[in-house]
Amino acid sequence: MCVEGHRFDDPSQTEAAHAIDHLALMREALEEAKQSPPKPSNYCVGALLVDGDNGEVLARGYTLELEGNTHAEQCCLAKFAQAFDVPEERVGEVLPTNTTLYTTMEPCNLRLSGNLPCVDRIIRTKCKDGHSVIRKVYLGVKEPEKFVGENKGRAKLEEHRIECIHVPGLENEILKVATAGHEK
Ligand code: HJL
Ligand code: ZN
Repeated sequence: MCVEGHRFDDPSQTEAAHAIDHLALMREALEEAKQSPPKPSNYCVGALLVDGDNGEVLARGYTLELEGNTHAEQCCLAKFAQAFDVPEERVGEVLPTNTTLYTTMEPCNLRLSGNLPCVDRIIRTKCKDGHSVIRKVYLGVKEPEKFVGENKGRAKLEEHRIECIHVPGLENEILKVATAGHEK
């Protein structure tokens, strides 16, 4: 079934969602970020796709994990799509309809390379009925204003009714990992 809001009909699922340890999942995303090769012109970010009903990790990714100039969020989506043998742009058809994304840094809305921003990849992740399946994005830090000025990623996601939630507590470590290889 692919009906927006259906998950709230089942109280047991709502309770399970409350029990999800967001900080622990953000730490797992940070472990991904640590695997990213440092590059002076971007950030080392880690991300997870998680089943919002039960907290199960569905895919993991980090910046430059996949071939090409790839972002962490993009790698998660592409890896899950690959596992189900669908193209990345159709990954919403095989993801649970209550998927959440954990990312150490706010998803990008503009890329200096001109590649498709992760915000647009997240928004287009729809099931066959046309509903976005990524309902919530948990983020560890806002993107620093170093490469693209103020990143409007969070605002654009929220315009599309994708809730963005800051998970506090790991900012210093996330930024240290993210800026590895940058000139100080
Ligand atoms: C997020 C990533 C990553 C960034 N942000 N959320 N996940 N690398 O995996 C944002 C930064 C862009 C630069 C350079 N980084 O990556 O603004 O070369 O990396 O397209 O704008 O753009 P390219
Ligand atoms: Zn991105």
